[in-house]
Amino acid sequence: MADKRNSNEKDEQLDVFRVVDKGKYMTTNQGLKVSEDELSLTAGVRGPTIMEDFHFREKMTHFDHERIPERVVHARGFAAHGEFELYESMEKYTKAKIFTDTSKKTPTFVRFSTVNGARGSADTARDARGFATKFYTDEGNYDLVANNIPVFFIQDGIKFPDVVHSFKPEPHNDIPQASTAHDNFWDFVANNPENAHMVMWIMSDRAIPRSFRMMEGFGVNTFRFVNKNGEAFFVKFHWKPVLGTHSLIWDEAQKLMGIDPDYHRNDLWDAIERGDYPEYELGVQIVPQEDEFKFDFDLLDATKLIPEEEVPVKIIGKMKLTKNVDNFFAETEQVAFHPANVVPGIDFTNDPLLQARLFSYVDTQLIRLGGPNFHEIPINRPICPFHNNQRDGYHRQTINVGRVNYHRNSLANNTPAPASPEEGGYKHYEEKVEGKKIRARSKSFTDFFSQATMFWNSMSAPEKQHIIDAFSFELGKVKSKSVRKQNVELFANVNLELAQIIARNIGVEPPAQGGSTVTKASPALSQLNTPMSAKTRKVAVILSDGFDGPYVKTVLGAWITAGLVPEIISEDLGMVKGTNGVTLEATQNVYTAQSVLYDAVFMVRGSSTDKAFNEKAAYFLDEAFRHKKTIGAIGEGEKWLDVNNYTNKPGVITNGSATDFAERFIKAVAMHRHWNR
Ligand code: HDE
Repeated sequence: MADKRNSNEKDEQLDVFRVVDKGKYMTTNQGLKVSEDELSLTAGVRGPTIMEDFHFREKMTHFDHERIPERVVHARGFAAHGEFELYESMEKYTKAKIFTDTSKKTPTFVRFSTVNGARGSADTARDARGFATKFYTDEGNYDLVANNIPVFFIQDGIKFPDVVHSFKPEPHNDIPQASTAHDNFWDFVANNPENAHMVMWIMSDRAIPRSFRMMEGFGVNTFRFVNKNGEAFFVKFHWKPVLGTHSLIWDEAQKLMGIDPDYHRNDLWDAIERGDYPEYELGVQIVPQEDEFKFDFDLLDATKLIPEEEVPVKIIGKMKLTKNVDNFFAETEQVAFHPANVVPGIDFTNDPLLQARLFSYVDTQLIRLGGPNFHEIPINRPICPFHNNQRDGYHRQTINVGRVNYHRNSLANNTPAPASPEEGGYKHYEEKVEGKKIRARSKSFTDFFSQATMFWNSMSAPEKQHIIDAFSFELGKVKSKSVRKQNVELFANVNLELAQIIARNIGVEPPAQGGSTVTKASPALSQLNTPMSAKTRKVAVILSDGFDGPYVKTVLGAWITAGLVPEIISEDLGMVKGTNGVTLEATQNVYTAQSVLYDAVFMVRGSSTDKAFNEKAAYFLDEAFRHKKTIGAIGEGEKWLDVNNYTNKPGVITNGSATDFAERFIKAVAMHRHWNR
C-alpha cells in the first residue's frame, strides 16, 4: 500500500518532553526506520526466530520492563494539573513567596490516592485518602503531602512499618485486598491505643468520600512558618473543597467497587473535561511560638488536631484543577512527593512523625524510580533553574557541560555558589535543641482518648450511626474473639454506649464500665456543617419514548444552568422521542446504568412496556431511596412512587410547573442526602 506520509516530515514535539507519535514513521529507539512490526525475523516462513532480530528484542525487552514497583503505600492514585492563587499576603508569618505574592499564579500538580490498596484496587475502599500537592514555585518545588484525615495512627515514625504491615493484606494469603476488615489490623488497633482517634475517623464517612473534589486535605503534622525577620509560628495546613465535604454510604461504596472500580478517577477526569474545575481553598491555623503549651495536647503529636473553634482556619488562597494528565505513567505514576521539599519561609517541627517522613520519601523514591535522578523526570523538575555538583547515577539525563563538579573551585569562579538568605538561600530555623539521647516520649503525648471522644461528640446522629455500622462491619469480619473483645474494651474508653452497641453487634459481652467524661465537641468536624451545593451532581434521567417533551426539556435546561449533570438512561442507547417533537439522546441503557453511579434520580419513565427497562427503573428507584438520594418523578414515573409508598417522603419531589419542580429538585440535591427519610 502506498504510504502517504511525507518522508521529509519534521519530528514535531510539543516541548522537550511531550512527544506526539501520531502521524510519524515508526523507528527503533536508535532512530532506525522499522519496515515490519508484526512478524519476527524467522528462518523460513515456518522456521525458528533468529537471535539477530534486534527490533523484536528491543520491543520485547522494553515491554518486559514497563512496570516499576508500586508505592508501598498510596499505590493507587489519580492526578491532575492546576494552579494556586493567593488571596492575601502572609508576610507577617512567612517569607515564602508563594504565600506573600498575590500577583502570582503558581502551577500545581495534585495526586489523590488511597493508602492501603494495590495499584489495581478499587477507588471506594474504606481508607484515608492522600491529597499530595506539588507547587512549582519560583523558589523551588514545595510539596504539601497531605491526607483527607487530619490525624494519624501513630505518634512516632518508627512505628510506620508496623501500622502499614497491619492494615495491608495479611502476609500468608494476601487477603483481604484494600480493606482493614481483618484480624491483623484490629489486633494492631487494640494493642496500640494511640491510634484510637485516627480509627474513629477511618470508621467515619470521611473514609468513603463521594469524590476527590469533595474532600478536605490536611497537612497533619505541625509545620513552621518563618518570616523575613526570622520570627517563627506553628502552622497546620488545610484544604477546603469549595463544593463541601461529602461522602458515600458504605453500601454504595461496596457496590461501586464492583460496578465502577474507577469511580473517583472517572469523576475527577470527567469534571475537568467538562470544565467543572475542582476548587480547594487553602487554609492555615497559625499558633504563635509562645502559645506552644497552651493546648490540652502536644502540638508535636500527630494523633491530635487543633479544633477550628480554638484556632480558626484562615483562608489564604485557592487552587483550581484545570487539566488532566497527558500520560498516566509519565505524570501520575512517576511523580515523587516529599514533605522535605520546602521553600524559604516554611520549616519543620520536632513532631517525631514528621521527622521520620523527612527521611522516608526520598528513600522510597530511590528504589521505586530506580536511582537518584528522579528529579529530572519532567513531572518532578522544578520550573526554576537548578544547579549543583551532583553528577551521574542511574538514568542521568542532564549533560552537564564543563569540567568542574566540586565545590570550592577556582576554575569555575567557585560556582555554582551557595546563596545567602538575603539572596534566597534556605536557612533552617535556629531552634534551640538540647537533651539526652533517649528513646522515650514526653508525657504530653499520653492522652489517647480525649480527642477520639471529641470526634464522636461532634458527629450528627446519622454520622454516629455510620460509625457504629462501620465498626460492626469491620470487627464482624475479625475471626479472633479475643481481638474483637480487646477492641470493644479499647473503644469503651472513647464512648461506652458506642462500645456496648458494637459489642452486641459482634457477639462480645458488652462492657459495663468505661466511658469518657469528655463533653467537648468541635462542630466543624461534622459533615452536616459543610458547604452544600447541587453543582456537578449527576442526575439519572430515566425515560422512554412518549415522555412529556416540553416539561422534561424545561427541567433539564434549568438543571444544566444550575450546574447539575443530567444523563439520559433509556431502553437502548440513541435517540428517545418525547411529545411535541422533543428528542433526547440516551447515553446509558439498562445494561450500563446503575443507581450508585448517580447523586439523584428523575423518574420520567414514558410509555415503555419493556420488561428489562421497567425492572431496572424500579430497582433504581428503590436503591436511590434507600441511599437517601433526591428522587423526582413525573407522569408514569410518579405512579411508581405510590406502589413503593415513597410519595411525600423527604427529598421526593413531584408536581408543580416544570420550573418550580426543577427549582425544588435542585434545592433537594444540594442537601446531598435526606437523612430524615
Ligand atoms: Fe506518607 N509516605 N508516610 N504520609 N504519604 C508515602 O512515599 C511515610 C504520612 C502521604 O501521591 C511514601 O512516595 C511515613 C502522613 C501521601 O505519591 C512513603 C510516615 C501523611 C503519600 C511514605 C507517613 C502522609 C504518601 C510511599 C509516618 C499525611 C502519597 C510512596 C512517619 C500528612 C504521595 C512515596 C503520592 C506516600 C512514608 C505518614 C501522606 C513510604 C514514614 C501522616 C499523600 O515514603
